[in-house]
Amino acid sequence: MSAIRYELIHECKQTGARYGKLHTPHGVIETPIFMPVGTQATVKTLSPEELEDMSAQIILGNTYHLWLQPGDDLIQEAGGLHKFMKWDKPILTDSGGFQVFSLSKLRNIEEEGVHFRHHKSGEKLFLSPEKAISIQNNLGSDIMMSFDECVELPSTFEYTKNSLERTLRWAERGKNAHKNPDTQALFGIVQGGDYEELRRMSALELVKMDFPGYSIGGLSVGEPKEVMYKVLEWTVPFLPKDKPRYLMGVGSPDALLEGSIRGVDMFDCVLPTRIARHGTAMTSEGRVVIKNKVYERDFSPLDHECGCYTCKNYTRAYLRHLHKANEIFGQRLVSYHNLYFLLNLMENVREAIKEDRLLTFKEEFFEKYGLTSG
Ligand code: PRF
Ligand code: ZN
Repeated sequence: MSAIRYELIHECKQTGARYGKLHTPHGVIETPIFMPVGTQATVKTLSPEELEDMSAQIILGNTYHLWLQPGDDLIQEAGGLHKFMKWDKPILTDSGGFQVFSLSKLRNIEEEGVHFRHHKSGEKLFLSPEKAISIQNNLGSDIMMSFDECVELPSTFEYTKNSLERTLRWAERGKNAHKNPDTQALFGIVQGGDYEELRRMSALELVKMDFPGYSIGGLSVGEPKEVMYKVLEWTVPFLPKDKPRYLMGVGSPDALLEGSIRGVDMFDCVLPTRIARHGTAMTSEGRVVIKNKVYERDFSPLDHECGCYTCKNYTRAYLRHLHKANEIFGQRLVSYHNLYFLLNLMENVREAIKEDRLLTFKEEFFEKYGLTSG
C-alpha cells in the first residue's frame, strides 16, 4: 500500500488547474499548496506554532543539510524529524541531489553516485541514490525525493539525455532501496532540461516505475519564465491524473499561478523567507523594499489587504526601523508576513479553482501586483 493518496476533487473549467486533497501519514493537505522551506529542521526565524497559526499545511526539510548536521542517525534516535523539530504535520524532504549540485563546486558524477566536497569544510563526501533514500528513511519524512541530477540550463542535448538516463536508473535504484513504502511515499523526479523529447521520455519512463507522486525538477535555474511554462506544458500531460505533481524550487507569485494553471499541485521555495530576511515583502500591490526612505514615516501596515499578525500590529515605519537597526525581530515579522501572503494566495487559488474562475483571478492578481499576464 502507498503511504499517500491523492484525491482529485475538481478541475477548473477555465484552466487546467486541479483542486485536490493529499492524504499523508501526518494529515491531509489541500492542493495546490505552497510548502515553506525548513532546510535545517527549522523554517528560518519562525516557530512551528507560528507556522500553524498561518495555516502552513506541510513543510520541507533537506537531506543534504540534515545528513551533514546533526546527522540522520541522531534524528532517528530523537524519534524522527517530526518529533525532533516538534512539527507533527506532513514533511517532505528533498534528496540532496540538487544541493550537491548547487552548493558544492567540486564534484564528480559517476554511475554509482556523486563524489563532492563539503561546501564549508572541504571534507570529501559521497552521496548515492541508496544513501539518499537511507537518510530520508531515518528522517521519517512523509514524502521523499529520488536522487537526481539537476542539469544547468542551457546544456547540450547529449549531456542532458545521458544525465536524464542516469537519473532514471538512480530513481529505480532508490525505489529498490526504500525500506518503508507503506509509511513514506517516494516521488520520481522528471528531468530533461529544456528539450521537449527528453521531458516526455523522462515522464513516461518514471510513470512506468509507478511512483506515488512525481516532481518536476531542473526548472527555475535561471531560465526565462516562458521556458519554464513551456516545459511544464511538455511534462504534465504525461503524468497520471491520480497522482500529485510537485514543481521543485518555485515560489514567486506569478509562477505559483502559472504552475497551478498548468496542473501542478505542490510548490516550495526559499524565496519568501530569504527576501524577508533582507527586508523585502511580497504584498498585494507588489514588492515592498522596506529599507527605502519613502517608508520612514509610513505608519500604515505592510499590506493593507493582509490579515497577518505583522500587518495587524505593526507599521512600515517600524519594520523599516528594525531592518535598519539590524534587529532579528524585523526578520521574523517580514518572514511571517511573506509566508502568510503565499499561503493565502494559494488558498485563494484553491477557491478560484473550485469556482472555475482561476484565469479571471490570475488576471486580477497580476494587474494589482504589477505583472503582465502572458
Ligand atoms: N532536483 C531536486 N531538488 C530540487 C530541484 C531539482 O531539480 C530544483 C530545481 N529548481 C529545486 N530543488 N532534487
Ligand atoms: Zn501581512
